Amino acid sequence: MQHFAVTLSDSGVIKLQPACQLSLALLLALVGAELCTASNACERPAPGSPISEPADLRSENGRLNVELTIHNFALPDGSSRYCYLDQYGNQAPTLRLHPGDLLTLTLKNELSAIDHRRSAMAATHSAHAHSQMLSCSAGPMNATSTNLHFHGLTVPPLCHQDDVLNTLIAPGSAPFEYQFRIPENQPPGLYWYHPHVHGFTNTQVLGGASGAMIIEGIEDADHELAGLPERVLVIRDQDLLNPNAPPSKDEPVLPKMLIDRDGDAANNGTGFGKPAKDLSINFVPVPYPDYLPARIEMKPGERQLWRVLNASAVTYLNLAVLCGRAPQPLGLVALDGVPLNLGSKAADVPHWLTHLGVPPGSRVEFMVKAPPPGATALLVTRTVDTGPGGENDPNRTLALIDVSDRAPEPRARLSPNPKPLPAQALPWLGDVKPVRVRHLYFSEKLQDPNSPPSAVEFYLTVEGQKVEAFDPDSAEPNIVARQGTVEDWIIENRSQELHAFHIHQLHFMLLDYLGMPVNEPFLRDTVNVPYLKQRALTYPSVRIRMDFRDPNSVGTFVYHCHLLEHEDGGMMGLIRVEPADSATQSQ
Ligand SMILES: [Cu+2]
Repeated sequence: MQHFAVTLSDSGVIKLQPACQLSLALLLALVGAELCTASNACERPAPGSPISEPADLRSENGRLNVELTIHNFALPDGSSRYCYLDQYGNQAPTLRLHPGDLLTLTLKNELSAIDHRRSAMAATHSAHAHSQMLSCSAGPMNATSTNLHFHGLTVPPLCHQDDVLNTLIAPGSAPFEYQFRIPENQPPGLYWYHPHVHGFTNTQVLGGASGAMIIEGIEDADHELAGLPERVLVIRDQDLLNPNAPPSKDEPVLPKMLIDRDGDAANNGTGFGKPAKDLSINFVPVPYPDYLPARIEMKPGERQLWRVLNASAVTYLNLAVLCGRAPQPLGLVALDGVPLNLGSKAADVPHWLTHLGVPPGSRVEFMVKAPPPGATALLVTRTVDTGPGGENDPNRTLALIDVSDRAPEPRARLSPNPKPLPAQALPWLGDVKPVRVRHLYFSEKLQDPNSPPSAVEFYLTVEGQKVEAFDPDSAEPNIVARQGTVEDWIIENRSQELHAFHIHQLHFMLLDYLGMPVNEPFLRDTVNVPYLKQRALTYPSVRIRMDFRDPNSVGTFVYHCHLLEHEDGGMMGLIRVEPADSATQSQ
């Protein structure tokens, strides 16, 4: 991890023309497509629109009551949209709470069976075939059942809290109630909610079912943040709007089109060409091949805190802000919801970087400074090398940052009165001796080389155990750990594509990356495990320190690849954390 201090400078900023011009015909086609679907519940802005932020639902007097409904519908091209609407009609609201607050969230399932193409792929996961479903027991797991995962929160993996194994909400059933208290020790930062039904998560998240959640108090991490405007940016992926279009003629290379084993455009190693998925930013699509940028308005020179969630199903981000071609410094404050300086071996905050890699599921919160008057800047994602088996994540523009004295006042500002970050009750994770080391590995297998791409199996295996796809019918954990302990896990990648390891309920510390010690002085809940290069003599790996000390981690939950096609395909395992005082031996 690079670590260097730089200061923001106004010099060298070049006025930039918008990077892409969309042909009138294409623009009309896109606007037309939008009008055709304007009456549905999951309305989306047209490409090139100004970015508006999701509505905020803020807790009051220690409580937040939210009524969400999940909807879906099919588009004429065979893709589908999914969305959450709240009791006021807002799409994907941001839930804002303080540590200690009580969240009561009801979820009503209004999904209909629309997506036979995708559900056919996952039909083999139709498990728990009970006739009448009770939401907290095993119910029918199919394309129209849903549930919620609160990604990053350390709340118990129990029904009505953060359980995804047995909580299945059938369409048309009574609203299902989630209720839990945000832990007093939950770090301030950006978290998120999304569905997590095994076999069907990819379809629902790719369709747009996701939203941000903020635990307030990020300004306590760095008093420079006091009173700053804040902006929530949710980047999602979606099926290509123009799948048959050739790449833009402006691209410096025209790579050969390759298809990966999931049926998406495969990484071609050039940084250009057709992406596997389109991206959107707060639902404003930025479609291939011209990537007409969404628009962000800022006042000249203004500093803001950007809170960016990669809610993509399969797309990696590598964010940069460019003035001309010069990458601007981004002051990283928090990663995966946790301020970088929370631990006693604190990293400096902000941590100045010129690009930020964000795997699917991960979050980055960073300070940016608007260009001076008359200049523009671009928010881009640079290409990510996902390996020969991975998706194509090319260079592309996301948003044009326009500066104007008339830019609207930001909707939200951080508190002008920061407090010290709360002292951590437990010793820094890096200083705690692990009770054991476990070895796990990612691998893939093509069931039949002559069959369609959907026949790839994805595995996440504990060394020594049988290599098999996650079985939602099995209650037998792959790993048993004990609350109160910490463990080191070495996770290898034996496949030729990048994977993103994620575990529910807890954060971990990255100790080694590709065999080299990094000992990051901060925490993550998602980490990349690099792909296997053909002539490598050893498998690439990461070593992470898993924190089972919080009593809220007791219970049974999952760890998995956060590329949701992989997770749905079986790249997931089951862990049971026993209470500290239980007699059971961990295994
Ligand atoms: Cu993966």
